[in-house]
Amino acid sequence: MLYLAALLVHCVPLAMGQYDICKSWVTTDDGPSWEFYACQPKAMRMKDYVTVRVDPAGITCGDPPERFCTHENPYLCSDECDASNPDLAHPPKLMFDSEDEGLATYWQSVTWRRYPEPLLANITLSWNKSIELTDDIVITFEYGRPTIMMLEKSLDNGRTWHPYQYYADDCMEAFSMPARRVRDLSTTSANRVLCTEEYSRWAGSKKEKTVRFEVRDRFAIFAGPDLKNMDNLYTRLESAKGLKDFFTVTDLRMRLLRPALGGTYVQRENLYKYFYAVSNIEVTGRCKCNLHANLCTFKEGSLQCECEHNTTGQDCGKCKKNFRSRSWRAGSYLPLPNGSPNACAAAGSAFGNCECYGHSNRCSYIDFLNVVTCVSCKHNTRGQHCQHCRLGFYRNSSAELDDENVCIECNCNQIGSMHDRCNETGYCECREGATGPKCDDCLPNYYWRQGCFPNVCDDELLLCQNGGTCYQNQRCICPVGFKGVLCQQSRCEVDKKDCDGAPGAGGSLATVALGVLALQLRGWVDL
Ligand SMILES: *[C@@H]1O[C@H](CO)[C@@H](O)[C@H](O)[C@H]1NC(C)=O
Ligand SMILES: *[C@@H]1O[C@H](CO)[C@@H](O)[C@H](O)[C@H]1NC(C)=O
Ligand SMILES: *[C@@H]1O[C@H](CO)[C@@H](O)[C@H](O)[C@H]1NC(C)=O
Ligand SMILES: *[C@@H]1O[C@H](CO)[C@@H](O)[C@H](O)[C@H]1NC(C)=O
Ligand SMILES: *[C@@H]1O[C@H](CO)[C@@H](O)[C@H](O)[C@H]1NC(C)=O
Ligand SMILES: [Ca+2]
Repeated sequence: MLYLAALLVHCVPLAMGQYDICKSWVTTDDGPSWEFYACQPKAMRMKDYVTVRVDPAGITCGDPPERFCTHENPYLCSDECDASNPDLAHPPKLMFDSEDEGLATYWQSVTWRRYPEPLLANITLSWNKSIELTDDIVITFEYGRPTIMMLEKSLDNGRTWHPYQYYADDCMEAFSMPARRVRDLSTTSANRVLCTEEYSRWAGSKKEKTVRFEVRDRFAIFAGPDLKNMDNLYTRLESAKGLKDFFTVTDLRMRLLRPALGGTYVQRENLYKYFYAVSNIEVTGRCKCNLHANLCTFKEGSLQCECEHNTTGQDCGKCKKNFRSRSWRAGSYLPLPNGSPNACAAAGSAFGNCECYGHSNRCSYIDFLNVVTCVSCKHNTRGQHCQHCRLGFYRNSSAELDDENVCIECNCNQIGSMHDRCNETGYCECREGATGPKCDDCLPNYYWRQGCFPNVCDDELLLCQNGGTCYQNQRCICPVGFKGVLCQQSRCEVDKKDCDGAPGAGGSLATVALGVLALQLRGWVDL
């Protein structure tokens, strides 16, 4: 142990600066102790850990066997793809093998024999782990690069996808985007998604084979041309919103939209020379461990951080059990050069035994009650240990007590519910006539209009009479001559003056006359 410690101390000065050590045993005036640093794993060749999927089904050539030609030699179509013959097959795994010098092995698609229907293929790479890119993604195409393609990325294991870069020989025509170069981006636009024409033009299929996603050029905006000033890059990664995430992926997808044409037009009489062939996809990056690990290992089919600083999880994204007296935080590259470990702390290390489930960083002693209690519980929690949900929130049954998502807002409909509290399963207390978990629906025979009101009319029990029509369960629209809530009364019965057949102008004269007579009888009008 001591020997190991001595060795570590010895190694530290050499390795410092690039965050590759999580802790070291140091001697201070108070005696020897551990010192902790922000740390991250080394960059690796990520293609060794990837799972690949090629879509649509049947896009890989060779089933049934198919002949193909090349742009260099379009009339000598002697090459064959045959999935059942290992020497002639081109399965997806050949995009990730290590190649012997000179001999390219590649995945190949079927040819464009269905032209003019587009020849579309998706190549999806999944790691089931967040990865931070540290170098360019380089895709090598044999027999010419696509004239239109798109790179997409996911940050949530393929649930949602976002464009990463567009590639076309004519960006305006293909994507209605102006062509741009990564080299021309600035510090404020380093994470812009753009369309580039640099990798899609025809240059002879042997000469220009690679399509890049330029990570280094984007880093160089901050770190200088040879990436000498990495400190500046790390500072920016901490401070610029969204910059770290821009270089983080769990999945990548190449959407191949149009193959190399070898010229301006598609030659319909020889469609055997149009197809995709990818010999290599190089992805260089490091496991994202939130600066809490310097090792990442491949276990049970997935990459996993070997978490330090008493953190745990695939990305060291939470505190270990019994180390939750403070809420979890990612380590930081700052201050330079060693960063901050932001380690998780043992429960009870500060005060008595006050666990706050990671929702508070502070405890306070309340003298007259003689208790220690968590202060300013976050994430909508409350209570001595931040173990309850605030009013208006309820417990997320699929989250642990130390999860940031442990309390879910009740979201009761303000009009339909009695108040904004709900029970343990998220049900609100509804006013009369309202229903549904959030009280935003009405019971049968009620209608919604700033709350639930009993139907005035409907198609069953409260039918509008005499040919009236029910308007949104709120009122009957009565035909001329009828009134009442359900048009049940004839105006004629109520008031003779409303009877059908009463002449228009004469009627109203008569009405005036009758009115005058009535008032006269009461002695209010002198004639
Ligand atoms: C490729 O993936 C996109 C989603 O990113 C999907 O819309 C499209 O249909 C897929 N194409 C093929 C050929 O599977
Ligand atoms: C992804 O990784 C997690 C954590 O290592 C593991 O539990 C899960 O089974 C993996 N999923 C797949 C599809 O490999
Ligand atoms: C993690 O917990 C152990 C005790 O299990 C302790 O010795 C160590 O110092 C802690 N590490 C950090 C970074 O707090
Ligand atoms: C409940 O917690 C789980 C686990 O953290 C989370 O994935 C889910 O989104 C939460 N549900 C809601 C409604 O917030
Ligand atoms: C919450 O209220 C709903 C609707 O009244 C009810 O079905 C459910 O059982 C209640 N849940 C609890 C835990 O009381
Ligand atoms: Ca290969």
